[in-house]
Amino acid sequence: MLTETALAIRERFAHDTHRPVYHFLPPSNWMNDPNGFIHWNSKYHLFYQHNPSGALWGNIHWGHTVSDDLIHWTDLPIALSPTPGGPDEAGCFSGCAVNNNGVPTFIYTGTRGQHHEIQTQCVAISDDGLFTWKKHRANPVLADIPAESHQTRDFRDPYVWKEADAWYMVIGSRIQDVGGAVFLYRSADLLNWEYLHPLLTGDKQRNGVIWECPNFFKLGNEWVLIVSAHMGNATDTVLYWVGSFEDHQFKPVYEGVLDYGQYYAPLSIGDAQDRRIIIAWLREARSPQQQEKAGWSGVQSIPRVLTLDNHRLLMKPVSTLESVRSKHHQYTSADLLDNGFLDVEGQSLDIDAVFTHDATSEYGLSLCGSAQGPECFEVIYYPLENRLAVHIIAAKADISMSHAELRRSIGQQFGFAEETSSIDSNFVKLTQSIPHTLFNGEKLQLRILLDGSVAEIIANERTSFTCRIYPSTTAQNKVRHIGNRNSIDIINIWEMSSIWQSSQS
Ligand code: DQQ
Repeated sequence: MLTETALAIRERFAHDTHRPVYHFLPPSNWMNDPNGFIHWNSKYHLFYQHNPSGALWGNIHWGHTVSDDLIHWTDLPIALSPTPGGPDEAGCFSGCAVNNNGVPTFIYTGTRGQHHEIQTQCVAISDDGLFTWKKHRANPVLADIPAESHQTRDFRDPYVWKEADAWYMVIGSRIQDVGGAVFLYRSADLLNWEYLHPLLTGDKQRNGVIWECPNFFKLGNEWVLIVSAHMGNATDTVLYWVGSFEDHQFKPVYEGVLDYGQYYAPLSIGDAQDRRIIIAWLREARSPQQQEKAGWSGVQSIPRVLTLDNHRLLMKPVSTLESVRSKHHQYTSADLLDNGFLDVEGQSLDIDAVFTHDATSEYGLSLCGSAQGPECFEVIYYPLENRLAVHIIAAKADISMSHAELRRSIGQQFGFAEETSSIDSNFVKLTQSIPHTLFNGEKLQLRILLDGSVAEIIANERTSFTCRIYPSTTAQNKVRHIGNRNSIDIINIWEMSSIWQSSQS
C-alpha cells in the first residue's frame, strides 16, 4: 500500500528535470545522511536522515528503503521517529546498524535541546526483520563526552564493528581549539561502553573543526578511517586516512580526499560478496527557497565499491548500475560532428571516456549544453597543471538562484571561483579546480554519472568530484568534446532509464 502511495508521489515530480531518475531519493521532502546501511537476508536496507514534513533540514527521522541490487529501491515506512521526552526528542541523528547475534540493532545519536546541543548515543532493535524498531530502555547508552574534548555539544554519528574480543565504536567529535576528533570505545554488549582514547585528532586549519560520520574498517591488509569534515562552520569535505591498527592504535601512512564536491556523510558496509560498499548524501547547491519550491532536497550517490591501491582508495560505481543502461553510443575521434558535438543528448547519462595521453593542452567534455548559447557544464583536464576543473556556465539570473551553496563556498579550501564568461557578458562561469596527477604514460579516464542535477565524476577511479548543476529549462543537454579531436581514445555513453519505471515494469 505505502509503496503505491510513494510511487504516486514520485509521479508528481515527473516533469522536474533537476530531479534524478536513477539515483535514490525519497518520494518527497528532505533527505541527508545515509544511516543504518546493512546487508540483511540478501537485501540491502538503507535508512536515511529525513524530514517527512518538509524540504528543509529539521524534525529528523530515519526514512527506510530496501534493494536487491543497490540500484532499484522500494520505499518502506519510516523506521525511527523522535520520542517526546526521550533522549532523541529533538531528532534521531546519524548512526549505523549491526547484526547482534541475529538481532538487527541500530546505534545512533539522539539529540535534545533547542539547538540539538545535547547529543547522546542510543540503541534500537527490530524483531520483525528491520521494519519496526523498539528503542532500548537503557537509552541513552552513552552520554558523557570525553573530558579531553573540552566541549559538550559535538558528539555524534556512532559507527560500530565487531572484533574477536568485543564490539568497537568510533564517534565523531572535536577537541576545543585543536580540531576534529574521532573517539574510540569498546563494549561487550552494545549497551555499556568503555572509552579508550582518540583514534585520530586533526588540525582545525588543515582538516576541519568538527569531524562527523566516521567510518573505520579493514580493507585488505590495511585500515581506513573516513570522516566528513566541517572546514569552517558548514559541512564540507570528506577526508580519509589509510594505515595500520594494532593494540587499538591507528597509525596512518596516507591522507587523502574522498570527494572534493557535494558528497558528504558517506556510510560504508562490508557485504556478503566481501565488497566494501560506500554510499553518501549528495547535498544540494541551491538556495533553501529553491529547495522548498522544488518540494525535495538531497540525493544518495550511486553506491561505490572501494578497494586500495598503494594506500589510496579506488572507487567504482557498483556494476549493477549497468542494468539501468539503455541505448549505447560509442565514439572515437572520427565520430565528432561540427564543433566537437556528439550525436547524443540527455540529462541522464552514464559516460565512460578515455583520452589519449596529451601532455600539452587541455581536453574534456561539455555536458548539458546548447548549440546556440554558452550554457553548459564542462569537465576539463589541464595536463600542464595536473588539475581537473569543472566550469558551470549559466545565465547570471540562473546562477544566482541555483548555485547559492557553490557561491557561498568561494574562498574555502576547494571552493568555486567566479568570473564573467568570456563568451557572453550575460553569462557567469563558476570554476572549481582539483588536483589530479596522471602517472607516466597514464591516460585520463573519466566516469561521469549525469542524472538531472547530479554529476558524479570519478577520474582514474581515484579522484572523485561530485557536482550539483541546475541547467535552465532551455538547456538542450548536448554533449561536446573539448580540445584536440585526437585526444579522444574512446568515449562510451549510455542513455539511462528511470529506476522507478523499471522497478514497476
Ligand atoms: N547530519 C546529521 C548528524 C551528522 C550530520 C544530522 C552530517 O548526525 O553529524 O542530520 O551531515
